[in-house]
Amino acid sequence: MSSVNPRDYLEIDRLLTDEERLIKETVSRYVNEKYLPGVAEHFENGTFDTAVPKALGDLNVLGMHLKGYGCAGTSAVAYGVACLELEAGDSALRSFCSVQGSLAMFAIWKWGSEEQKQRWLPGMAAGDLIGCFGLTEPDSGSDPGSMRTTAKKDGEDWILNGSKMWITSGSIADVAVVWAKTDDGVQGFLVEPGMKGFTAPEMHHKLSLRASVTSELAFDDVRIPDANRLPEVQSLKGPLSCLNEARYGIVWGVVGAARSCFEAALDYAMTRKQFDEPIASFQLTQAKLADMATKVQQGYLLALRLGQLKDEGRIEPEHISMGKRANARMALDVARTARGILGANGITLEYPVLRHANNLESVFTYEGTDEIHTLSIGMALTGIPAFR
Ligand code: TGC
Ligand code: FAD
Repeated sequence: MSSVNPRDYLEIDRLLTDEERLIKETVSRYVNEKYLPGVAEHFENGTFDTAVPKALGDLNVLGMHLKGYGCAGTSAVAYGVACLELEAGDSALRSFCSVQGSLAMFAIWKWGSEEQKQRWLPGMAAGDLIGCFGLTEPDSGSDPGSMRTTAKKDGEDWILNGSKMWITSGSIADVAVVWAKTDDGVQGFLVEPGMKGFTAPEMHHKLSLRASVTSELAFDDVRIPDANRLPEVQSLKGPLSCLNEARYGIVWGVVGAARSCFEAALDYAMTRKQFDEPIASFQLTQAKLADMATKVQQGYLLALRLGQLKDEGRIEPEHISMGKRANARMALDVARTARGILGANGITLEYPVLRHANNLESVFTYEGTDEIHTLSIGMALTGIPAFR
């Protein structure tokens, strides 16, 4: 019997620091003991586990890579391994963490005033306050520069009109970071529930990310005080800088989803018998398992390399594009292969694989579609932008 560990084939975990390994184990324990027992029911019912915000706050993973204001200030690799273990549970869990920490909190941390940071960040880090991030609109997805939501100055206030769509955590958020066109460029506004003219209805009938809240945000002459405008940015650079952070988390997260699928397939193949033999004994099955194990390890190494670049302060958006594109593709591919190995059982919620596969369809699309990241890499290689 080989001494190789099928679940850490290349011993990549040994490349982590003691602190990173501890964070990874702690998050994994929470996922296995507290989150996974209820996830199938939440997925089936299309509900979000409301214990998640506080639980993740207690684990110190919300905005964990940010410094100050109650945030843990860990390495980028530590944030990555947390995302990996969260998404081994469900993409909805990692999505909540990404949107809270990398999109909503990062926007305030990077582009907000000192008062805004003091008001929102400690409560968001603790999971007592929930944030969402509104960039996408019904007619403006991959091309956020075409957004129609506007904010017009009216005395000391701003009047917000328009709508956002597909907004994770929108209906449960205490603060929505909303990006709008102004006469001075794209700016961010902190919109709060109860502001007159603001509604956030939940979107239903999704076949993916069912354990996550996804919402519309509608603004009908919403009056926003200037104190709720993020003062430090007037450009699309504002939201795009936040996307870099969240996309980085996805590079890691999807490795967790893929690993979960691979492990489910391996366990199943060892025990399921057909033609009097475990299906793991057939060469065709072993080829699939070998491919899956290799792909998961490659994805992990890619994520770790990006983490090293980020911790060195050398990461560029084009690096992250390569990771997001390759690892989202990898995870979908592994999930689909695992689904096949499980046969008919693979389509049930008793096993995690189709739940992951369905979620990964969203992950393939959000935070920059596969095509947008392909073009980003193409531009880095050739110097020629081909988006238009
Ligand atoms: P472009 O003209 O190139 O740039 C406009 C301004 O932005 C700056 N910039 C960036 N800054 C920081 N990071 C980046 N990655 C940046 N890319 C561009 C640029 O320097 C410029 O700044 P300035 O100061 O000169 O004004 O912009 P473009 O309109 O040509 O668009 C480029 C493109 C296509 C790459 C961009 O629009 C894009 O990334 N599109 C994809 C949109 C997207 O990813 N949306 C995601 C929405 S959020 C989400 O999906 C959350 S799901 C979360 C979950 O549940 O987990
Ligand atoms: P489109 O941009 O219309 O793209 C449709 C197709 O055309 C895609 O295949 C795309 O790659 C392709 N395409 C577009 N432009 C080009 C081009 N130049 N060249 C080649 N092909 C191109 N957004 C938020 O702001 N906040 C959130 O919290 C959020 N959460 C989400 C949660 C879920 C579950 C989902 C599914 C989405 C979420 N989104 C969120 C929205 C997400 O970011 C968008 O769906 C994504 O950016 C793509 O936009 P779109 O769906 O409008 O597709």
